[in-house]
Amino acid sequence: MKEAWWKEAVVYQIYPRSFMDTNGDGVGDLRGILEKLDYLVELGVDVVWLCPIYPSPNDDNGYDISDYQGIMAEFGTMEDFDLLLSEMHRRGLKLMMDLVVNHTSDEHPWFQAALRDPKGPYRDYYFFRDGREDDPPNNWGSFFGFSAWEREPGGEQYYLHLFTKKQPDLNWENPAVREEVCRLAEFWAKKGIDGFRMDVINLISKTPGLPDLPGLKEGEIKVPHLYCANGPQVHEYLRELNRRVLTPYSLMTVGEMIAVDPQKARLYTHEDREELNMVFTFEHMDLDAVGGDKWKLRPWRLDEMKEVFGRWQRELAEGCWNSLYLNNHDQPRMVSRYGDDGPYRVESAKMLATFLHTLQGTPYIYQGEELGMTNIRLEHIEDYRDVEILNHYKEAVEVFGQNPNEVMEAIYTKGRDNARTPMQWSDQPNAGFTTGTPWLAVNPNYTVINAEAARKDPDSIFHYYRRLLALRKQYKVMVYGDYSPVCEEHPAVWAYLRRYQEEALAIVLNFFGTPAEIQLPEGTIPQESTVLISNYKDFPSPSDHLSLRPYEAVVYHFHL
Ligand code: TEU
Ligand code: CA
Repeated sequence: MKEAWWKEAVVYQIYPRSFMDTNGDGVGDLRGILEKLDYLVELGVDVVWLCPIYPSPNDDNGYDISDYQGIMAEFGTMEDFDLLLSEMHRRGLKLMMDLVVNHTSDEHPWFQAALRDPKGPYRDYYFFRDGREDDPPNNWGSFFGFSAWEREPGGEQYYLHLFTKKQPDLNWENPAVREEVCRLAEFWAKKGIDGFRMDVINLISKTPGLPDLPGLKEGEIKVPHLYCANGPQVHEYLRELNRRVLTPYSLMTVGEMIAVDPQKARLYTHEDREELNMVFTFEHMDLDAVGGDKWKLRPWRLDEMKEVFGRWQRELAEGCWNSLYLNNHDQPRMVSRYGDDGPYRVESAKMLATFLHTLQGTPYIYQGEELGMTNIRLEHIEDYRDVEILNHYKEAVEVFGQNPNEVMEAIYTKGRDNARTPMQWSDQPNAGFTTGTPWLAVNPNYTVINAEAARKDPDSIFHYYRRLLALRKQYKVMVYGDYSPVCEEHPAVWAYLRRYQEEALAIVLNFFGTPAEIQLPEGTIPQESTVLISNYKDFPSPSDHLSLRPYEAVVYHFHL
């Protein structure tokens, strides 16, 4: 096992729009992040990943970029950015920027030039194709509903957009596009940033010819994973970027990847291949969806979670590395989804944290997770801001005639705005996030769930995270240890061992709100073990037979 700083790091993800507003316009800003750096230091994280902060029409909140080398006016200025970066470095924090280069905004000068001059050099930066009669060029659907093709304004052709129609896909087959991407990545690298989180980066190589998906009915459309993910040139493109920018500037990288399994992930992350450090998989995120359709709800199952995590832990153990996350700006709140956001909110949030931070890989904390922030239910569809939610509602209700109440239920369970409500800093109005009107509703539970209260309470989720992060610094086995499940078929408890050099951990987690018993093989947890952390005031002493309370989590440590 090769040791590396980014394997030992814990990353904190900031959604700048919702983090902290300092000028009362209801939108978070860079000065707000600056104000809260000491909070992050207190928590003990090492790296901050900033969701996009570049100029953007905000059709998809910054994931539609109109200038890759500037700062969104709402968020501040380049001076603010430079100050933020140097203040982060002064505190020993590293910065990871979001690199969104599968697509640009339709307001990006490249796309504007492509529209203006169909014969000019920018046309081939994108995918423009003729339609078929009155239909789009093929049967591909966008990730956000409706066709992936839009007729160009005032022109004859269609352009491809795997996300919203304001996010035209870049054509990476064009060497000029790859050149631009290297240049803009290098612009930030030269400023001294420490890494990139790469948005949907395995979609950059499309199957040549953009063929129709097979087996669809006349007029039917579908997201074309088969022809847009892990395409023929993707590794070549990533290696080029790695050789020219990532390695020369020693950047930490994580690629967000739709439709990857561990075998594919090995090709992206193996240390000898010089592509990326790790990927964000969706496999565990798909376990409460029917057929990969996030809006078709089904309950997640512990046995399936164990199977997915176990497989990733095992398959990436040699020469590769995992990322570990249970929520982000695209996913509902972890405690609402996998724990209990009612009576056992605190216990279950701590249990899930114990889980993430005791697996092999680099853990990612999404803002507010360390407070146990929960999902939200807003009464009217108009109260929502996320383009994915709004498009889905429109398509589901208007095109497919689904029952609006059922559609809202799915939005309450899975919608991305669950994660995007403003950070809850205090019990002051608007949770201390803004003195103005927040761009998205604040969760009314801020009076109880907020950072100020959590910092004062030694038993809070916040302080539990601090302890977990401190333990990772102290015990290498927590970072590098292998993963071996114990009693994998247990219906309620997730138990596993980690071993590294002379040390071992035994982790036992009750994933449900009812007591559970587990009989471990003899000697699994030796008598002389000590407890590193647990989420109740007392804990079961080392034994092969454990009785666990609801959502109880215990980490035992012993020497081999
Ligand atoms: O997400 C990619 C992605 O797959 C998600 O859109 C996902 O399908 C969906 O959110 C699940 O609900 C990235 C960004 O993280 C996301 O915020 C962007 O909207 C998207 O790419 C387009 O840039
Ligand atoms: Ca602001």
